Amino acid sequence: MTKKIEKSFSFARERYAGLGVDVARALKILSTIPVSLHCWQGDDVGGFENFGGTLGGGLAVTGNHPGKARTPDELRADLDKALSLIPGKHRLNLHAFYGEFGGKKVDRDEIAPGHFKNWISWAKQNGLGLDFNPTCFSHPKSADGFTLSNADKSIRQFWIEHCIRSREIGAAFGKALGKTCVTNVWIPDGCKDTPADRVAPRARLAESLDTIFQKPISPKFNLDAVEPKLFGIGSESYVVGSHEFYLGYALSRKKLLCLDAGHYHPTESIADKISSVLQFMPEILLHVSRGVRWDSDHVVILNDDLLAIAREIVANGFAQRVHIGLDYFDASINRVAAWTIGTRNMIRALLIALLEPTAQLRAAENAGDFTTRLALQEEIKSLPFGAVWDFYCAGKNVPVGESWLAEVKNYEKNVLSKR
Ligand code: RNT
Ligand code: ZN
Repeated sequence: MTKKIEKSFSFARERYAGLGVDVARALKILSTIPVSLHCWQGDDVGGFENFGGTLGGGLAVTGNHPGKARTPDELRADLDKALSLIPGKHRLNLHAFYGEFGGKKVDRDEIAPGHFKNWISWAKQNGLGLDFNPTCFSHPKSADGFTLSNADKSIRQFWIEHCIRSREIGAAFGKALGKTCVTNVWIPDGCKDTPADRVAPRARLAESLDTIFQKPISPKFNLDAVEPKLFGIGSESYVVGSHEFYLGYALSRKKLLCLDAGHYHPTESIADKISSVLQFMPEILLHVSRGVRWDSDHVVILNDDLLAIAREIVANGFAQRVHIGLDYFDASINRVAAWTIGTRNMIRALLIALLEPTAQLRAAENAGDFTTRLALQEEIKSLPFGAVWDFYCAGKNVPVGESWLAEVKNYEKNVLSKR
């Protein structure tokens, strides 16, 4: 820690104290909030199966920056690099097709915890938690656009089995690591054009999900989440698992709802949904992402949407009830940098939220003094949070400011460019 960082920090701390904000307390809380990094940023949502599938389900990754991870070891090395640039202890979110199948063709309905043993020991070594997702896309049996809601019973059964096994893998993660795993079901099911029947696929989806979740699993080991979407590429006219579908499903079946920031209308923010759904369900999962026009998966930047999400979690004391995951994929820039930028931004947004003089804002609001509320909301935007962020990074032994970039450039030169 340099003297300059300490000095700037102490000025900042005083400034915040003047507004009744305890910076030390904010930093303490910040270090307890994990962010789940999505493994799929590292290889363009490719996975490690051995049957040459191509990306499907309406997911698209643009760009061909050199050095994408081709093996689990490469992906773990890239994650190690990213994690060394991100302050705090976090989690990794795995997709089912990132199992290690030893060159064998192991189909989705055959996966088991053993295929993830290297991931478990890597997570253990690094003190990370693991989250999980069944992979219901990029597969011949999802090629017609329907998985759990498919009209063909045998195809439905295949995906049901895949999801049942995925929950068991999630539970194995939770047990092995002593940290609860969240297993999130997202399926691509939907139609490019107007369907004649919107009901039947939804009825089949509800039934498939009920079968998947039949076996009770201790919430100590695994929590189930379901993820709605408004539209996707190739499912512009109809998505079986819409917001209302899964909101109803999660509420009635006591599951976690997953809110993906890129899955709503462009002006609709998930920040405002948090306090609504948490009135009626104990916990939710977030996929923090950034929609840009047609795409729902740009790298997370420190914009108003992100600040609002973090603010809603922190100001309401929801950190224990909101599981924060990231979900974006960009192959046009260095992938390790993409993880680092997005995750650092998520943490930085949480810090800014923790430094908010919420008590003062609410006092003004309760007194009907909306002038003060607005004035304060605007003034706090230029408070010296950067000095606190630098201090936090230095204290966690990760690079301060843009200095992490040189490490990524070195890694690109020495490792990624040689792939
Ligand atoms: C797709 C969903 C889903 C995926 C990942 C890869 O629209 O957001 O979460 O991005 O499962
Ligand atoms: Zn998502």
